[in-house]
Amino acid sequence: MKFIHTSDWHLGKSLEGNSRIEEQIKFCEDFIKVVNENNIDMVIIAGDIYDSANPPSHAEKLFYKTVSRLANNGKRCVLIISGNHDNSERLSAVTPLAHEQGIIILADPLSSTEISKYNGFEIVEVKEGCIKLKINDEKIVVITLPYPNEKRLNEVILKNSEEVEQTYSQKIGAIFADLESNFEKDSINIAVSHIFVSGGESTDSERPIELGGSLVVEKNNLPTKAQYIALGHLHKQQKASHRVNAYYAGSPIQYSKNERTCKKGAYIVEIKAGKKPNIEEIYFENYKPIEVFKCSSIEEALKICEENKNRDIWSYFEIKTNETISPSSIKKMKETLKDIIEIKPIITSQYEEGHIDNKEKSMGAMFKEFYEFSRNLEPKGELMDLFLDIINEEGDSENETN
Ligand SMILES: [Mn+2]
Repeated sequence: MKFIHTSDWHLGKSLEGNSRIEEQIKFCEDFIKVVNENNIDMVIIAGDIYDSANPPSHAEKLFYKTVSRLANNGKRCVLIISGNHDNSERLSAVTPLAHEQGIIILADPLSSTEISKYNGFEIVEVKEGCIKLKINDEKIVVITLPYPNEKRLNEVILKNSEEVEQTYSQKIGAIFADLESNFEKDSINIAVSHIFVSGGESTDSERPIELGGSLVVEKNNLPTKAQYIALGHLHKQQKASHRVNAYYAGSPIQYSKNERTCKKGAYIVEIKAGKKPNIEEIYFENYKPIEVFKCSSIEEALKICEENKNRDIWSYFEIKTNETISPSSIKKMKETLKDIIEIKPIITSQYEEGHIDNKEKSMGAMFKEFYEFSRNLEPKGELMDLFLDIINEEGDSENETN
């Protein structure tokens, strides 16, 4: 059996307010091609289908169209779990239609589906958090743990045991241990989840799985008997553990500027019962790279705009300058090169290069510079007077208390 593991599509995600739908459409088209060309039997999408709980309708349309073509009316099994960005209720609302086509959507921990027979495969047994499949003549057991937020997790744990005093990681470990008992010797055994495994390398585009970052799963709480663990959440493609075959497929598109050097892809896994799987890393085309240009002058920035004007890129500029960048320079840059996300002046003269010691400058002079830099105009006389009054008062009261 051959499956493809992908995750974190984040359909509907934008870059600082700029839509990425064009790139997302191209990726989906390429993904379908990869799946067809490689005779993939099963598609696993390990969560974060959408970027938000309330995805735009064009993102939903793209998703439905894509998974429907992947499933090809039950010829291929498509298994989807929810991630921390997905609204599990909304994601699973389409289940009645999806189920007809052999698309399995598991939105909550321990959710399941129904026994069914399709053109290309069979769901032979279902349990909470476990599905047993037959594809060609092979038996496959998939245990799943869609994104377990703490509330949902406690509901599950409370239902199944008295152990509430465990850490998040231990609770996840207990669920996996329980689910693992479904694995069989003569079947292909796979686990799918959307969690943050400790030690994973993160980027800027995953939202922390919970504020405070306490919801980390220790490696020793991963299911040990799974031949392959398909993970979602981290956007950099990586192996999550050396002890077990746990992998993050990563997002298929570079979603933040610090992912600009990461290759984006998926894993194609050829797997047989009782054998070590063959895991192949594949890569997707990057249709619109993110570039960061560090320039030593506005002139250089303008030159870079000119040189790149025929490329389809998102760009960030950091420009060293000893004055503010004039609106006309910004306009000229944006007219030359489209989709500039940010133009950031790096003021060099006084502050960074240390020609003038700030201590030797009066507060008034520094305030004037700061005001000119941030507002692009000179502070009025009365504002200067007010500022100096406040500074003097501060100084007086300081002297009094000391
Ligand atoms: Mn994600």
